[in-house]
Amino acid sequence: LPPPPGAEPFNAAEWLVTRHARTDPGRRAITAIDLDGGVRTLTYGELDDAVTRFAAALIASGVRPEERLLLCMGDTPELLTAFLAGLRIGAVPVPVSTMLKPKDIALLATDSRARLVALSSEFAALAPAVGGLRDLADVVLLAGPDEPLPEVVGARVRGWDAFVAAGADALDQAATPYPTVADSPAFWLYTSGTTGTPKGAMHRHGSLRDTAETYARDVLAIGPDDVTFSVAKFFFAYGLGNTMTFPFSVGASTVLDRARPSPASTLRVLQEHRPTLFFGGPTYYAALLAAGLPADAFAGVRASVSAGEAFPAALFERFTGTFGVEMLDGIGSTEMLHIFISGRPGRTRAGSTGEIVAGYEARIVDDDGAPVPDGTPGHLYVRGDSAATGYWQRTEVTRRVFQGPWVRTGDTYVRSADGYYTSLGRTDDIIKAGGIWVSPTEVEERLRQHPAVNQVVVVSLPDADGLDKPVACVVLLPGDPTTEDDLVTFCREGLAAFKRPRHVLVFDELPTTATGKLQRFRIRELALD
Ligand code: 3SK
Repeated sequence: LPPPPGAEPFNAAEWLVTRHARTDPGRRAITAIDLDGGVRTLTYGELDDAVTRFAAALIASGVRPEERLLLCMGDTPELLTAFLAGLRIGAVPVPVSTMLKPKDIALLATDSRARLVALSSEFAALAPAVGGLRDLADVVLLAGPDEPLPEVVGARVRGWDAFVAAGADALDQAATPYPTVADSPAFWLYTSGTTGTPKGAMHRHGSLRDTAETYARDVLAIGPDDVTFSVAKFFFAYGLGNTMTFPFSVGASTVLDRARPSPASTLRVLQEHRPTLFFGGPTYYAALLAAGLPADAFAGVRASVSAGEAFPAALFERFTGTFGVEMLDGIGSTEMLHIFISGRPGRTRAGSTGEIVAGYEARIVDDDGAPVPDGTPGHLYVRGDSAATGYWQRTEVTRRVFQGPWVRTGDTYVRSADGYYTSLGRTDDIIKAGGIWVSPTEVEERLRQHPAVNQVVVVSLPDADGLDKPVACVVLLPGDPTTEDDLVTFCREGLAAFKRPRHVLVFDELPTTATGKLQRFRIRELALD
């Protein structure tokens, strides 16, 4: 098939894997740690071969270009293989959270009209939930030979090896990528934010290359000798870039850990597999600090990356001070696919997200959409080639978020005169008290400095006059006798008076999303009760 006039032929799987398999087939692509701690390695040649075989199996099972493949799997070579094979044949892989409940996966399989669902054995119990769906024909389970296959109403259920073996006759067809172009639909990632129903952000084949040629090149300066390890799993946009796009864009290698991360497993990865680029988030970095990892744990890491939530300055200083590793904070989004504002090696600033990444533009505007001067908070918009094309079947919200080339991030930011961007929290969370912006993040940061505070979220609640005021919801360390008044006093000592929380409410625990983020709107509801 000739590509549409003017379109650039481009298949992301060919770009990420096949081109390296052709020039350097013996080069290490993956080091994979299984649930039992066993380690496997794959070269680019072996990975390309696995992709071809899985692509053939997809073709043989009747999957057509642009049909969706829902992947609910631990970080394994098979997950990357299925994703890349989907891209190879022009189908649309949809990696989804491994923290989903049965009703959630049924919702996503229905919304995406998944043609095939692939699960790894630790999530096999979700399989029956996708039974009876109109478009679902196949379920593939990555499991050992003795593990039973689940029953799924209306679908053929096969183990991984049997599914792949059934593709033998289609190997020739699978050897050549479907003639996609950079603008062809490639994959979706569901995002729900902290509220609302999940929306499938649709990405193009070219978007993967766009993130590699912007953030990974400009900020990480990633090279073929790098080894990446991401605590954030592949189903997150952040994890997908860290784990696959960035290393494979330059023929480097990635470490996959199928299990849930823990400080102990992370230490093993750092010591045994020597990643040079480490990716996590502030909550995880805090857990690593609390676990008392040895001071040289990050000795082999040339940069640690953080995203997902703003990095409190005090934590940033403690982490970098303890481990002596460069920490690059950044902000990205599922819609932009990866990080577009970031700290840069040698010029990071604690408490600031950093500078715009080459290839992206940002602007900060007021409620009427007019740009605000540096130093004035406003709504952050971003533009760049990696932006999603929209949300699947969600026209109204697509139009609100994707405004021409600009994408509304939903974050409130302020830019300094020398180009550093600082987060003031989510736009919907920002508090205007007495006519002045109060950043919940800033108040939270102050409270986190109190030794008794384990978790904190600051929300805006109406006072007796119906005027919004900051109120802190905290979880204290077990058994700690600190009172609410102590904490208000502590804030009064460290914050401008208008910023101090008018009340501190103590809870046993705070509600979180399926991905572990604190759920502000639910916390606010709790506080209102
Ligand atoms: O949360 C972030 O900052 C992020 C970073 C990279 C990719 C995706 C996301 C949501």
